[in-house]
Amino acid sequence: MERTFLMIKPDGVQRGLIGEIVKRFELKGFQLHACKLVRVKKEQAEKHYEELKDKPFFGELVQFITAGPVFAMVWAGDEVVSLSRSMMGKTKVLESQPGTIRGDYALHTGTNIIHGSDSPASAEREIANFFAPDEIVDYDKIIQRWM
Ligand code: RTP
Ligand code: MG
Repeated sequence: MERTFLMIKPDGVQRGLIGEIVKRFELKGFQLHACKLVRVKKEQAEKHYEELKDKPFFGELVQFITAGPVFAMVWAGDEVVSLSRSMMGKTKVLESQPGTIRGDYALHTGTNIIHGSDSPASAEREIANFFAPDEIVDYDKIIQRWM
């Protein structure tokens, strides 16, 4: 089953949005396989965002993501990478549509509430950066899809 790494960023945790965000993914039908509240270390944040290391905002991004606890999660399900990205909304605040998490709750691009992996390969790399294998509970869905 496809997996993704989702992370409620420090702004989302401080604003009390953990329950609201978890609820959206549960109601969509995805399976939660792991979650924890964690303070991200600087090296861990740099590794997480390594593809952006040459961007002018990289330093501030790392500073922001390490500024307070985050809520890290592993979710599983069919097409979970792309479907969760559409539920999150676009990166830039002016492009994130109402009805999406960022569209509903984010006012600035830099503080946009949630991270989601952009491909299944990124997801596996990001999961390994945050979770030990024994922290992840893999299980089948009892009710199977029929179409
Ligand atoms: P994320 O990795 O956090 O889920 O966000 P994303 O895929 O939608 O966007 P990405 O390009 O990976 O950028 C990571 C985070 O950096 C900030 N950002 N600022 N000023 C800018 O143009 C800009 N572009 C990106 C955002 O906070 C974004 O979530
Ligand atoms: Mg990204």
